[in-house]
Amino acid sequence: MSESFKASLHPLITGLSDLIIESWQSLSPEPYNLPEDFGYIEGKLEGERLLIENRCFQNNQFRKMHLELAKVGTGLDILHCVMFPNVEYHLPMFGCDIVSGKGGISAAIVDLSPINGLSQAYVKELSGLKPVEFSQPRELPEWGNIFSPYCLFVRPVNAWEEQLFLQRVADYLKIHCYQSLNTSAGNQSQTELNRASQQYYCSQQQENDKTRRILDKAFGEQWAQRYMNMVLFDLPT
Ligand code: BLA
Repeated sequence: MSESFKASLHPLITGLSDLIIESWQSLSPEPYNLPEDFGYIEGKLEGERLLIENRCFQNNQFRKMHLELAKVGTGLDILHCVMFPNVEYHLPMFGCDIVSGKGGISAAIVDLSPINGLSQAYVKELSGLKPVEFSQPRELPEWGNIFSPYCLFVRPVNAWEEQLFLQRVADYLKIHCYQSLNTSAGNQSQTELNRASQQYYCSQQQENDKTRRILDKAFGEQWAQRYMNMVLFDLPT
């Protein structure tokens, strides 16, 4: 990821990006090549430049670990991250999205979303974390029925809340990396349930019109559709 691009983003996004990449080092990540050279993308949104940089890895437990940083003109920075489990493994979906506009961060969300239910090991770890409070919690949209009770969705109002959010992401990643390395592949029928559940997660995420609208406007509807289907929320095969 180019350093000058990274340095131009909101500091919470830069901090989270470093945290995510660092935590993936414990997972023996192998490179994952995105289709059609979707690694670095440039478009135009209402006369402003839209830049997207993608980093993508895989390992035994995860078919795809995807981190995307995007910048629209000088006013909008986005971090998008999803870890897609291999469907043989009964693991939740780690997802994180940060949207930073002219007035600061409007949306910060992180979750370990249930895939075919959340296993007892995860429930135990997540419910054992110290409760946190944010002054501006946000309400999930209608398609957000995929998220867990541990989903954190807030508008952080100051640097302290930004750090609190970052710490929570660190906690979730630590739990997830540890648990994933201690989870073995399941049998055929569990695999099928995991697959169906992951397909549902991806199809619900594709209902996020706020993401789609930005991509539509910058790259056209057809491109946006392909990007959402093939890069952001591709279905497991
Ligand atoms: C919201 N996502 C948004 C918003 C924008 C984007 C502009 C509105 C900000 C706001 O409501 O304050 C845009 N997000 C993008 C774009 C990309 C992106 C362009 O990732 C990628 C190119 N979204 C995810 C993931 C989650 C997620 C992984 O990609 C959760 C794990 C959630 N984003 C999410 C939610 C909202 C959001 C829940 C609020 C939607 C709403 O309120 O309707």
